[in-house]
Amino acid sequence: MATETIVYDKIKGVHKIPLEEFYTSGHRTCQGCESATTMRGFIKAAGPRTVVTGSTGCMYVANTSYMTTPWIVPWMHTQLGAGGSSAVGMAAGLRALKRKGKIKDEPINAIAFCGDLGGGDMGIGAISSALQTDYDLLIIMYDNESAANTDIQATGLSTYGAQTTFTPPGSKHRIMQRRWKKNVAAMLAVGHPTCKYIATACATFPHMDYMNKVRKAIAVGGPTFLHTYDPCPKGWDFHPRYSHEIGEMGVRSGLYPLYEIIEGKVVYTYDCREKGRSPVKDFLVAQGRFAHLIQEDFDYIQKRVDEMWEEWAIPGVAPIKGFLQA
Ligand SMILES: Cc1ncc(C[n+]2csc(CCOP(=O)(O)OP(=O)(O)O)c2C)c(N)n1
Ligand code: SF4
Ligand SMILES: [Mg+2]
Repeated sequence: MATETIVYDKIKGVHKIPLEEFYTSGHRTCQGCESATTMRGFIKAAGPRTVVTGSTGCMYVANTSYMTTPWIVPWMHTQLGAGGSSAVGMAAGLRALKRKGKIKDEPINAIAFCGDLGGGDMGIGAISSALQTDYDLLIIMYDNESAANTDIQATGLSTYGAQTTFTPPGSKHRIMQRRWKKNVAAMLAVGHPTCKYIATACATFPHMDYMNKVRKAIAVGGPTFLHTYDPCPKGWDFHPRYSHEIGEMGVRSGLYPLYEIIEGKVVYTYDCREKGRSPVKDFLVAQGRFAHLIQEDFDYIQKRVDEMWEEWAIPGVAPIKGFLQA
């Protein structure tokens, strides 16, 4: 049984963004926090007939100071790693209440958000399970590239070379964060072929792109997933006034590919192959977390990004380079 989803219009310009706020004042996120913009944007796009769960992390802790909350819609905290399972529980609960006639049978969105550690590392199994159900739910993984809430520890999604409290540059090893960023959205798309909609987004780039992706995900029905790149002034070490520019530079450099995978087809929403790419170094030198890098590191990172766009089977998405002769 699936109640029909809410019908949404595409947001065609900034002036068409809904004025109503469902994530409002009363939070304590840092100035310039893009993850807060991600929260504000998704609930504006989804509207008031939505219930939300959020895993432990900045977007839980900073948004639920004692007796205050910025959430206007029903919201519940869930355990770190439980983004997927809480989404399923919420969607199953709504379905059961409707079936039993306890609540009106009308479309209600179930959205769960989780961080890069909570969702992309610890909670990836639960997200995988959620994507194999037939429930209407959306999971949003907000990626600030660290366990920000516990003082900026590296996660599987931290950019190569970044300084974090787990990866401090030292005199013996300049670079301690030596893994390439985990490719969560594409990995989930490849592993869950019946999932109809998986996308990446950046709330700074431009905002409507992100909000329309939220609307598309909800409207398509079934389990869906969205990965957002969220510049974090505290963890990435830049002045809060530049959050927007940093997000744009990351996307324009090709380091953070923006795409949708709709019923198995890739649609680039910022196509670096057509638009070209800005030097990755511009993005890196704008942030204190990369202050220890030297030219050979910039060259290495640039080479890896070039490879992503020029050699991957699906550029920026699938890191397979083709076949070897047996
Ligand atoms: C099972 C468990 N282990 C560790 C913690 C401590 N903890 C709370 S928030 C957090 C970091 C979460 O990182 P992320 O999901 O990326 O969200 P962010 O803080 O970056 O917003 C950690 C490790 C916890 N709450 N639960
Ligand atoms: S540490 Fe980063 S993610 Fe957390 S509230 Fe501050 S800016 Fe936002
Ligand atoms: Mg994080």
